[in-house]
Amino acid sequence: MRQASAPSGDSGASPRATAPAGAIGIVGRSSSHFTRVTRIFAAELRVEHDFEVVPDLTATDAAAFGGNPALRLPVLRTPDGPWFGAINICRELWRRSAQRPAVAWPEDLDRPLAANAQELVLQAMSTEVALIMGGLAGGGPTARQTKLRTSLLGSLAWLEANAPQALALQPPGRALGTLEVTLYCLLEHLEFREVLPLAPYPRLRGLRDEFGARPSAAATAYRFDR
Ligand SMILES: N[C@@H](CCC(=O)N[C@@H](CS)C(=O)NCC(=O)O)C(=O)O
Repeated sequence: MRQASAPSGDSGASPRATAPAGAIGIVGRSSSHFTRVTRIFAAELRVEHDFEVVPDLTATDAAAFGGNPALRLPVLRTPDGPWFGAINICRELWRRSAQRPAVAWPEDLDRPLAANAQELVLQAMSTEVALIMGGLAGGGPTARQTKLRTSLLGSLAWLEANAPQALALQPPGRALGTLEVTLYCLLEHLEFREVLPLAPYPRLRGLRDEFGARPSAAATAYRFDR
């Protein structure tokens, strides 16, 4: 079993000084699960940052999304330039953390059950985005939306059966892992956005409640920004 690791290529590098407030900013929304992953990492790693709300998700210029040409959030604004994508951002937050605690990254999940759990969680998060954004268009469910919902239900059934064992396969001695953080953000978001109730998934509800007891989770509760 591998130990929780540094982001690839950064082992042994000296920690960057913790950035003063205002020097870096998470560009996102309080209602966004990918954004919440980065906010939980920032809180757990004690990296000071600003939180900059994207007011309009339907905007079509990159500037509205912190410079991300894919028109996605979150983005981490830094003096070195923007970082796109939640996992990229978490790695950069780790590099900026003074403590640099052991983190289990996706590449540390070296058993199929754990690696597949991470893949299904990230895919379910993207599927949920597609369902929500598709729903904004109005009208009845399309064949595509029906497939997306079936995909989500299949992934949740798999996670209900396998997530506890997958989490147990994370490297020992870690302070935090991308699998547990992304799973928590997904589960909370499914009910927050009323995409699926968690009532049929008692083991997943237990995992959600367990991670939800962390101060970093309490400090980043989902809400709709005005
Ligand atoms: N691969 C990206 C995905 C980010 C993503 O899909 N974010 C959603 C919000 S949670 C978004 O930007 N949605 C805008 C849209 O779909 O137009 C990441 O890991 O951060």
